[in-house]
Amino acid sequence: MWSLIIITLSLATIEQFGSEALVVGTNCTLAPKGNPKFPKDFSFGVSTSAYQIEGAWNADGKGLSIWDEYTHNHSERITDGSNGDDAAKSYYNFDLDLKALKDLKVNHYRFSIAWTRIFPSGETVSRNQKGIDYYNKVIDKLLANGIEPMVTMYHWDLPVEIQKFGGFANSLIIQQFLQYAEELFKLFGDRVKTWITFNEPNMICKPGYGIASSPPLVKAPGVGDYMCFTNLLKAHGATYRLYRSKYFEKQRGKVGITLDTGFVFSKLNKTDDLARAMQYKLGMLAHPIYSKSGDFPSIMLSEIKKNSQVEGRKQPRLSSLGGYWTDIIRGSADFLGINYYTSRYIERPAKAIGENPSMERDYGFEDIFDPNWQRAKSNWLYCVPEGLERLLKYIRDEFNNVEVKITENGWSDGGELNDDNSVRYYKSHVQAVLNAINDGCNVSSYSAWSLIDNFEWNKGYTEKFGLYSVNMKSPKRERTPKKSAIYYKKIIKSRSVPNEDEV
Ligand code: PNW
Repeated sequence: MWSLIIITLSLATIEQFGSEALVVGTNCTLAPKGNPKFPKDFSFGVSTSAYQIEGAWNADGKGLSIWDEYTHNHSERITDGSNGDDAAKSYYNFDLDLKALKDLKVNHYRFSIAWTRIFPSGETVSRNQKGIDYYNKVIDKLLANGIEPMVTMYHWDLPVEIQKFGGFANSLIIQQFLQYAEELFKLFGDRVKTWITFNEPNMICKPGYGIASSPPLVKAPGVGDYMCFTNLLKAHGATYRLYRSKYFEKQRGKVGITLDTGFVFSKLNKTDDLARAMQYKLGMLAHPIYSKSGDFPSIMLSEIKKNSQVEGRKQPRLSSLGGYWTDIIRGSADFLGINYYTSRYIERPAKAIGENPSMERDYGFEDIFDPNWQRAKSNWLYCVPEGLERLLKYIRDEFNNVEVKITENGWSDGGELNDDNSVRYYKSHVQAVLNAINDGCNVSSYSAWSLIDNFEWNKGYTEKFGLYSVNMKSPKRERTPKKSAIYYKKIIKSRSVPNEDEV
């Protein structure tokens, strides 16, 4: 009996991770497989986020977010000492963005709402009509031009007034976020049919409440980050339940969450290690929402419990969500948003790595890149298109072929208009999505990151992800299409993967 279970288990993992000792990502290309055309209803679009493009940080009654405060108080932490005070000035120049969107002929546009622009103190009593007017204008103009709005409720810019209570380290955030989300449904839900509660919980919780490399700079590795994940999942689940019980009948939209993950490979082809690594990378947040059983992956709960005991703790640093919350969170999404940028090989290090305690220590693997992989301007971003194809198949098998929306995928450089590497990256990654669809994966949309060059967080304006270059020296912030914009336009028009020499 046991051997049968073990054999079927390892057959399943071999299917997901491949049996060959893999060499991947070496020339940033990917061979096409199957139908060369995307399905008719597949949606192509681009993504941005409020703090990274809007500017107008204190205009028309907007409140302060933790990114306003952080960049103002800690300019030394930003590579070029810059901030998002003005950025691409999309708050004033939305028409320039709209022109680019129309020029690309996108099917949808993913943008985020700045919580503090419409509720300056975070509380819904602090309603700011001018902020609401701005998003009404954006939504209405998109729809008037046949572009579907896809709205992220939270892309890292927490109101400072909410952080005063502890932000995601306090379970109060569940109610605070729920009230904010409900107002968004009331204000915009008649026209917005795709909602993303949170963008990249990993990047909210690890840098914000674990290693303290981003606001709110809480340093509590292996403790604060897990608290943040737990509260964030509850806020997400509660928001989904509210939508379904009170708004869905009238508004008929979909609510999901966006998770960021790479895929993992092993030079030694250790499939059990790969399966374990994916539980830590994606399972931690996806398993509670998308699996049949719900809650955090049992391997994480048991390993972290054991580690916590060794540290002399009475309580594990990561606990089960409990029956009540497990039920609320399980199944609390109509789709899975995925931000995919890159992948890694994993190795078991000779000695334990990372601070004790920390998520890094709990995870236990070393994530390494292949020096042959092509690297972007960002030092963490390598071109590994196989990773995206594999990841989509992994999700298909692991989470009952849930609908997936690729909510971000893109490449950084220094801002050159002839961005050939970007073109190559988009070609191979859009191919990865098409291959996955041809293999039965339920992927319904793809969003390139990003429409325009923008404020790249701690890297300021030194790493450019835009399809359109933004003239940061000009008060008007004119947008100019790069080669990648012209190429992406061809993708959208042909609904296939054209040759790069066509641009
Ligand atoms: C995403 N990593 O962040 C964010 O959603 C965007 O706001 C951001 O501009 C974009 O990707 C490019 O960085 C990530 O280190 C940042 O693996 C870093 C990583 C992943 C995602």
